[in-house]
Formats: sequence, structure tokens, C-alpha cells
Amino acid sequence: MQKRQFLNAIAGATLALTATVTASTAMAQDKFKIGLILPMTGPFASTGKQIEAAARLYIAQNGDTVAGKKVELIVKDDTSAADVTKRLAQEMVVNEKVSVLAGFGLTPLAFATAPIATQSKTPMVVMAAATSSITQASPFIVRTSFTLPQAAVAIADWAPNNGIKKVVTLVSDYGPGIDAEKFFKDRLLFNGGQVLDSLRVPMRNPDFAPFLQKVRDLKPDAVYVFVPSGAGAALMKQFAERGMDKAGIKLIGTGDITDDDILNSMGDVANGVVTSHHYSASHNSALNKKFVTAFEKANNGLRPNFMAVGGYDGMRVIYEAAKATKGAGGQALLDAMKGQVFESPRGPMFIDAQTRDVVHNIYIRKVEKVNGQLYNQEFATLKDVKDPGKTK
Ligand code: VNL
Repeated sequence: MQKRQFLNAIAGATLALTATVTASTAMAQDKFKIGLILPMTGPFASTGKQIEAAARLYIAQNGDTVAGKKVELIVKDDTSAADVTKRLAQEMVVNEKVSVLAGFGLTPLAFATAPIATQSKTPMVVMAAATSSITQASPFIVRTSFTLPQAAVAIADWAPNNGIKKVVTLVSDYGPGIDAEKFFKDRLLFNGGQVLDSLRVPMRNPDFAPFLQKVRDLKPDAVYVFVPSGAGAALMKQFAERGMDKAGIKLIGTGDITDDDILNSMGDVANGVVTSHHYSASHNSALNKKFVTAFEKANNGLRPNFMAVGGYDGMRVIYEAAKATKGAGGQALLDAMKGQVFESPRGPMFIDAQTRDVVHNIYIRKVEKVNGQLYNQEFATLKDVKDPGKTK
């Protein structure tokens, strides 16, 4: 009797277990999970905030189901520490069984996660990080942000035609800064310009003062700057405090320096600064106006910057790929991301099927006051710019 009861109990438990597994599998199949890993705290929190807000806006506008599945956006804060990004990515793949890893606010965070994407065959959408070589770190990476060489080459072509021949470069000392320096320098020299010195500042908590003093002493026509999104205001402030603009030294750079979300707080020193980039909040298109208005409305008047656009377009790439695969993940989902062509708030763009990197217009812009607000006003367009950093 006892033995029989015991066996019955086991049979019951097994049945219950089977039922649970079946139910949870069905639930997993009914969901399409996107693991969004971002710096939400610390010095690069603005990047996380912009991308999360843009992803939520995309879902609000396009619905929270795709290919018949409920979209679940799982947002995690990596505090901009690469070991945390990697651990979170691992947990998302193993425990949450996400179909896509997304976000990646800084280059080292993307590099740390690339092996997880490769091993688990999970598409990884880089929405922020912009060092050229990132897409080569895993065949599962697709990028919707931009690359520093795209922007750097454009401003190196503009400068010598506009009275800027002697330049000092000043960049953050890590991946995107090194790209920004190299591609600007090579192109400026090719164009007959001169680079008097190349200065590199620490990526975290930089004190720009001694570097700007050095620039002042060298008396170039301009200082060319790359600092990551969020750091531009501090640099502008010190540039003004040292009277660099009054000394006749111009400031040029990639658009990271005149970041849309903090541009107004920079004040008059930013007025007139010329930069090259793929996105301005004042980009003149119906789609962008709609995007900016909706973003500001949903976020207490916060202006979207280029990080927001990388996040928004990344969601577009993910949604359209999921529709094409009817919700299937892995290699099929990755393949459906490659070659997508569409209109972004930045203008036309596509994902190069060979490199999995973004191809888009680069605009030359000048900071101007529009209705009392500072904006990056686009005045020249280089069309369909591929990443100059790709050798294959
Ligand atoms: C990176 C490139 C980060 C450009 C940025 O801001 C940026 C990067 C946080 O690749 O780390 O503006």
C-alpha cells in the first residue's frame, strides 16, 4: 500500500512538472524578449536614459506585439562597467532566453559582450558604441549608431576649405577617440593641412585644463575634439574659461561635442561651433519632426540626441527582423536584420549586409540659435557614407 501511494505520488509530481514545463515553454514562445543593457547610472547615464526612452517610444508607437508575440523589454543597468555588461548579457541569454541583446553605451562594453553573442548565436544590436572595429568582434553584431571614422573624415574635408589648416587634436583616450584622431589626421594631412599635436585625455573624469593650455600655447587655427556623449558641456565650459575662443582658436569636432540634449546648457561659447555627425534634433524632415515632438512629450521636454536615434532605429531593425522570421531568433533573426533599408529620423539609412554596419548621411552642422534655442543646423550633406574604417 505504502509503496503504491509513493508511486502514485511520484506519478502525480511528474505530471505536475510536465505541465509546468509545457506552460512555461508556451509562455516563452508567446514572448519576444529584448535584453537592453545600458549605463543607467554614473557618468554615462544620459546615454542610457536616451536609449531607453527611445526604445519605449518605439514600442508605444508600433505596438507591444510583434509576429504575434508579446514584446518584453528587459532593461538592466551595467553602470558602464564592462564586467557587469558581460555578466548581465550572460544572464539574459541563459535565464531570460532573450532573442536579442541590445544597447551598449560604450565601446569596451560592446567588446566585452561580443563573445556571448557569438557563443549563444544571439543577435546583438549596438545602439551607441561607435569604434569602427566593434562589428568585427562578432558575426552576430549589427550596429545602428554610427562610426567615428564616418564623422571624422567629413570634418577633415570641410576644415581646410574653410580657413582651418593648422589643427591640434584632443580626444578621449580609448577606442572611439583613437579612431576620431586617426581618421581626422590622415585625411587632414592628405588635404594639405597640418596637425601640430595630438593630445589624449583620460576617458573618465577628465580635467581638460592642462590640455587646453597646451592647445593655447600651440596657437592652431582650431582644436578638433572628440569626447563621449555627456562630456561636451564640461569641455565647452573650460574652453570658454580659458578664453580660447577670444584668442581666435576655433573649436571643431564630431557631433558628440555639441550633444543635442545638453547643447542649450552650454551657452554662447557653443554658438557657431561646426561639427560633423549623422543626427541633429533639427534635421529637416517630417519623420524627424514627429519623432522629436513625441520624444519630448513623453520625456518632460527632454530633447532627443544621437543616442536616442540609435536606440529608436535599433528597435526598428529588431521589429522588422522579427516580423520576417515570424518571431524565430538566432541566425535567421540576424539574417533578417542585414540589408534593411529605411528612413530614420536622421535621414535615409541602411544596414550593410556584408559588414552589418550602418550606412547613412553625414551632415556638416553649425550651432545656431533658433527661436532662442541652440541647435545643430545642418548645412551640407555627404550621402550614404560607409564606415571608412572597414577594410573588407
Ligand atoms: C562612444 C562613442 C561613446 C561615441 C559615446 O558616448 C560617444 C563609444 C557615450 O564607442 O564608447 O558619443
